[in-house]
Amino acid sequence: MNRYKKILDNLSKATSVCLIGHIEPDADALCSMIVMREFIIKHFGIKKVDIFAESDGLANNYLPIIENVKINKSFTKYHTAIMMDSPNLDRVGKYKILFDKAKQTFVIDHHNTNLRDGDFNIVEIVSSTCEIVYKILKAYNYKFSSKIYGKIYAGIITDTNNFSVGAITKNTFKIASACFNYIDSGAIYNNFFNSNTIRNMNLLALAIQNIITLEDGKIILTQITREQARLYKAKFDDYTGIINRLATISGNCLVCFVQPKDNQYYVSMRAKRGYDVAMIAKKFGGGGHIGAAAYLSNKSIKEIEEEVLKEFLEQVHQNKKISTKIF
Ligand SMILES: [Mn+2]
Repeated sequence: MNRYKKILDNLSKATSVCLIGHIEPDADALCSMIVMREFIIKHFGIKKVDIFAESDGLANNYLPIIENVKINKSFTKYHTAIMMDSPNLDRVGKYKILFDKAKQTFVIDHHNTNLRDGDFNIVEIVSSTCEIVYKILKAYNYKFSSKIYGKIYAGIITDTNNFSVGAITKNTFKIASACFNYIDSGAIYNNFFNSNTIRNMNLLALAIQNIITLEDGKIILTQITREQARLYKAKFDDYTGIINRLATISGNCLVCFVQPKDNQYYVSMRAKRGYDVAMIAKKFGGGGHIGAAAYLSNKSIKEIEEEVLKEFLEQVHQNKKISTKIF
């Protein structure tokens, strides 16, 4: 029997299901949950399947993913909980309680820092949670609509920064290729990559002005202070993409961007091949992938940058001989 079916056939026992994504869900989290919700309703005939993800307010370009599905219904107990696109229970914030109260729990995720918190865990180090969801639906011979293909593709391109980072394999391209005939790939790309707001660009400008480079530009550190954030009335999604833009600066190996998040700071990091920021994020209570990871901190910006810099310097000093060959 197919390994996905062996695990997920347990869903037939469920009377209600909640899908829980990480705090400030990204396109992969939202797309994978929306697709999974439809699949569970239609395949298993379960009527109550709801989606939860703690957020400051979702960016406008995420609204086409959700359509008219209600997110975060005020319902407190579900028979079954599925945590998706989240490496551990801390990453789902206040909705952790739904997972704790459920009779059976599942985890579907692609982060290599995943703690396998579920009774059943489908954890694969692949491009995106959407890639796993695609394989699950295929295992059940589920009939794909063009909307499902589009959402799977959106999850893949956003989590891989358009096929450039993350655990991309031949299979990632195969799945993207299977989606291709049913989607408008240009429109999906535009919706997620060419959708910066003026406030977003202003914050990027500020982050660029605040840059400090070390080790001949191999290390880049920058931040937006609480004062600056207040001045620009910045919400969490206004920072979207800034770290990826910083990572485009030529010659960098490790990038760190610190931004205010409620009373804490959100620390995002990016690493080029041969470097590892997942390890650093994990050390400070966060998670992610080798090339892209993040954590939340109660420390000051100065303390955060000191702790990150120490780790960055260690990696730069160890990694003198990384091949720069591209062909
Ligand atoms: Mn993801």
